Amino acid sequence: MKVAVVGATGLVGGEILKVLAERNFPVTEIIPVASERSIGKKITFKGKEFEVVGYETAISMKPNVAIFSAGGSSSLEMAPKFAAAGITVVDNSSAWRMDPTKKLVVPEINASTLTPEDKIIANPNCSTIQMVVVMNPLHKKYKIKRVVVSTYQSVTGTGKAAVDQLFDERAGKTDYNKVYPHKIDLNVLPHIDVFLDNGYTKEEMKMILETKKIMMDDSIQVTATTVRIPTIGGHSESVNIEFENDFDLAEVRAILEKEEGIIVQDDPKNFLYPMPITAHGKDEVFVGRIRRDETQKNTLNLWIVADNLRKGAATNAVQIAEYLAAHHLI
Ligand code: 11C
Repeated sequence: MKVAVVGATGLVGGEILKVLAERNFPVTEIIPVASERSIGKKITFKGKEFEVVGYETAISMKPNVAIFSAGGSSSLEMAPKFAAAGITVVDNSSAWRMDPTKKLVVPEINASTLTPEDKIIANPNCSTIQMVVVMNPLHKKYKIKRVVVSTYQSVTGTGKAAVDQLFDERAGKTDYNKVYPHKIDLNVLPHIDVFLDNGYTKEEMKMILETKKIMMDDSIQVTATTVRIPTIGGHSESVNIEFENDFDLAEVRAILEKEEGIIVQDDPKNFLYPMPITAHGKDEVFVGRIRRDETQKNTLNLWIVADNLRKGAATNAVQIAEYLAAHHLI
């Protein structure tokens, strides 16, 4: 497979290259792609250096698949050009996610809906992916009515400049590039992406709308508060789920334990619960603090953590490409 990685010099782009190598995706040729100012830069893949090319050159090299992580506006402009040249695009941005003509895919849940006609496939938002991976098997068994989620999100979700802001503040610098409207070190910002007219942020609305689309069930009610915290290892989520039907806690654990891609870490007495520091660099979604909400019937509390650059972005996109390759769709 010829694989183009669009946005190869960014945080997620770098992670996509790592994940392709680690998972031994059958790459015959890697094509790192970026905007004008990065053309000619070198990236490393499996110990070898490759030169970054521009969009038009990449299209002329006819990759089987292009994994995009170059931001919404580049994706809106360039993904259709790749698709028109017969190249399947897996896009990490929010550009195509809610387009009714595009699939929004988490492989564990809905990859089976993909066909050869799907030339632009959307990868969901990181905080949505880790939540639906855990909720889907429980939804199948007990049927979800309503979800209340609060997130604790890593600065890596914003990008390299935000990681630099955190470490510049920590180093005591006074003159540095500010990505957030406030200090992030030793602080918490109840603000991710832009505020909308309804008082929610775009990140919160992504969690609400993308969940229904991926899980193919508009009846699932989600309300979200998304929060940025000064960590780098991954996103954490406190998730309260009300089901239509009652559940047994041991059965909930058993369902989650047998699910591929989920690791249950739930032994709080021995201080075992998911944390960004332990999820960092891992492909799985971690779940713990599994307990009943004792204030309401059929309601469960969970704590879910995943590396947002891995399962929340690069790993999920590469898994989509793996599905396409395994099913001869590319
Ligand atoms: C964050 N979730 O943590 C965002 C980053 O729609 O793909 C990913 C934004 C997106 O800031």
